[in-house]
Amino acid sequence: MADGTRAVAKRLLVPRSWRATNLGLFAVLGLAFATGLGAVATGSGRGAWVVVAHGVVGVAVVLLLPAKGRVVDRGLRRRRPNRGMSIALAVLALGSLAFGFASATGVLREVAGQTALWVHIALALLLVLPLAWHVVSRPVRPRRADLTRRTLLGAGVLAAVGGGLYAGIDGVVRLVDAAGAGRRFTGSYALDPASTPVTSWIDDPVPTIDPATWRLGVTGAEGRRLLSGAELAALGTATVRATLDCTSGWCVTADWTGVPLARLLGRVGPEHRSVRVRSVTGYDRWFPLSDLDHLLLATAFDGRPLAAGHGFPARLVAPGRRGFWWVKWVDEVELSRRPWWTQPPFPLT
Ligand SMILES: Nc1nc2c(c(=O)[nH]1)N[C@H]1C(S)=C(S)[C@@H](COP(=O)(O)O)O[C@H]1N2
Ligand SMILES: [Mo]
Repeated sequence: MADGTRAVAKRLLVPRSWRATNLGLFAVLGLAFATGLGAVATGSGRGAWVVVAHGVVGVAVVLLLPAKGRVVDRGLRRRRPNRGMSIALAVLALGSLAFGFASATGVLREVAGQTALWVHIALALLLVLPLAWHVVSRPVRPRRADLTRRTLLGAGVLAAVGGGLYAGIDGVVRLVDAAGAGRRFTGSYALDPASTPVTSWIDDPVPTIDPATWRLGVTGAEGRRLLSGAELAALGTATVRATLDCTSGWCVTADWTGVPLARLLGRVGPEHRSVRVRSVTGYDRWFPLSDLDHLLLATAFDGRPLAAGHGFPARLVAPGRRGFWWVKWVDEVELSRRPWWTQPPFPLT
């Protein structure tokens, strides 16, 4: 960059006032949350851009830190009330940033048995309440005059410099072949399938299921029927290679064997809007009908029957979708009249 351009870029990157710094940082944090949610929702390559965007936004937060540092410095000297809460907020924010970068670059992948990505997400979620409190107790009201050409230019420069730095860091990670070079587009690291962790979305305990009495309820256009394990197996199996990618930052690619859901459910009626798959624990997900041809009710994993923790006797395999869609311990599949998008984007239990 020519000296002149660099000076202009620098002037645009440094917010003009503490108001502008706080508003800018708040906007960027909002984007960080939105793209972060997008990143944990996406499971197929089409959503890779949102994960990259999250990384660029992370770099933009770092670029705004020096200016925020000056605002904080001023605030601390004024000894305002509730500074403990503000300091806790700063620690959570910096911690979340640090673990995000550690996970993405592979510098640190695990702490105390948890993935760095999981710690990044946990700290970011913990931050929501104190951040809301901070914004409410120290309000900065946006003004019409904030939306100037300079603000837009500043945002553009921030995005461009952030994007450039992101690409640079990613390039270095690949060049030196740091661990981060091996992460999946979602940010997850591949594990040996034999050591797949037993994972709950929130709190589902592993149920004890007696295969002799377990029945699968199947509701299609012709009504409901109950299948035993033997009857299910008699429908014939297929094997697919698919990647189970958990939002906590690990993934496994394995061969899953079981009965295709389309074969199980048969004809789809005009009244049907989705496929519902439910666990004996009550955990359930609705899938768009366009998924039907790819869904598999698996009973085996890399040639061995499913272990109790991994969904025995049957678990869903949903290629291209994140782990929380792969319902374990399935006891009910049905063609449903309820549109899949009426469910919360993430399970609530
Ligand atoms: N019934 C039920 N199924 C579930 C979950 C759950 O909590 N309950 N967790 C999901 C999540 S978040 C993931 S990542 C995968 C993990 O599968 P695993 O335990 O075989 O690794 O199961 C999914 N299926
Ligand atoms: Mo997960």
